[in-house]
Amino acid sequence: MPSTSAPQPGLVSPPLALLDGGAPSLAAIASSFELPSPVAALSPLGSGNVNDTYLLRCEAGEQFVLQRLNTGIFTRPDLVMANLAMLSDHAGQRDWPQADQPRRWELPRLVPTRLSEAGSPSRPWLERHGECWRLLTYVSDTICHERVSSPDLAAEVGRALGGFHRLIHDLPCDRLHDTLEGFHVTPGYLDAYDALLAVRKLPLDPAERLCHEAIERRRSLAPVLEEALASGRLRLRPIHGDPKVNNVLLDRRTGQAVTLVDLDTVKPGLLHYDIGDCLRSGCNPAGEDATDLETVHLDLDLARPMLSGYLELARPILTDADLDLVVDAVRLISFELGLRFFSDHLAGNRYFKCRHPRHNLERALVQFRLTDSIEAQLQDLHRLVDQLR
Ligand code: GN1
Ligand code: MG
Repeated sequence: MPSTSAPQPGLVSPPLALLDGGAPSLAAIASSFELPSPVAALSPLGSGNVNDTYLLRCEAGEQFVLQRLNTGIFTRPDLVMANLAMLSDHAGQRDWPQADQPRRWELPRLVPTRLSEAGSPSRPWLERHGECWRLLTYVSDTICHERVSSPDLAAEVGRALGGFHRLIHDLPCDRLHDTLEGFHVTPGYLDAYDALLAVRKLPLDPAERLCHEAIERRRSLAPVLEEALASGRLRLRPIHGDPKVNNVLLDRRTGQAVTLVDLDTVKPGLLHYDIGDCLRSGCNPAGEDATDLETVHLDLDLARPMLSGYLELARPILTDADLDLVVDAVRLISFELGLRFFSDHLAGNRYFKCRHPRHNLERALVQFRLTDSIEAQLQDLHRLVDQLR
């Protein structure tokens, strides 16, 4: 594996580099927000591939989440923050749907910056040296899982997404901004891939050829959801956009879902993007970074409870056409992520953070293997959806 000493686009920089002498320091950035007491500690949080996230602890013990938004990807932070604020207003105070007894449900909220010296109104993000920072409330006493290890957990992850969809389904799409144009529009990713391939000078190596073949075999699959949208079979709804399993927070004590985090891609889209992403991330026990491709598969014993948990809450807002396309969505979103990872590999690792130069290529192979496994179980998956209708 080639070593990389010089910073490369997309390669992860040392965590907390800014704490030691970087200008401005993380603590100084954090102090620009309305904190209840001075900053005591900052440490990296989570494993997101796009933004940089830190857990902030104040001297009096309160905790917050400090984030640098990746403005190379989210080029309009103002729209991201406006959607977040709208989401908090709409769904932050609501009760969990269909709960027979009160249940914890808590959306992260934006913390405003301190008033500027000139007394101009505070806004909930900070621009410093071309970077965009924000502070969010921390949803305490929760845990998240990188992988799903039991059917019970799978069911709760499904309920988390179903409950979230129920809570946001009446948020008017025309009031939500499009924070990331083209996100999950698979034919667009295919066009971008073709453009990258057209300018490629080096021949593909064996692993790259496998990815290329995996894509060529499935070209006709790419427009399945967008065609259903264009024909009026599906319609745009508010979605999460990124409900991979580690974005579901569960109460540490009860194990019940408390919230979904990573809300930058809450925007108009197809519920199917979310259903597909939840199942592809939660039902592959080997995870996105599996090193042994033989272990990568879609586990029906996880997919069954996850879909059932999802439908427990989301069924009232779904149409028959929605249900007809669930299996296509799971297949498509796994394929799409493989295509996105491989395209980013060809582009020089500019979008997803990577731990080494072939990371995106390896991730792509995992998603294509997962797509193979989904395709081998299409009949079972269709039967499952029919049983749960
Ligand atoms: C990115 O940053 P993170 O890990 O939450 C990506 C998702 C991918 C995911 C794959 C805005 O999400 O679409 O499914 O990586 N988010 C964006 O791990 O592109
Ligand atoms: Mg994300």
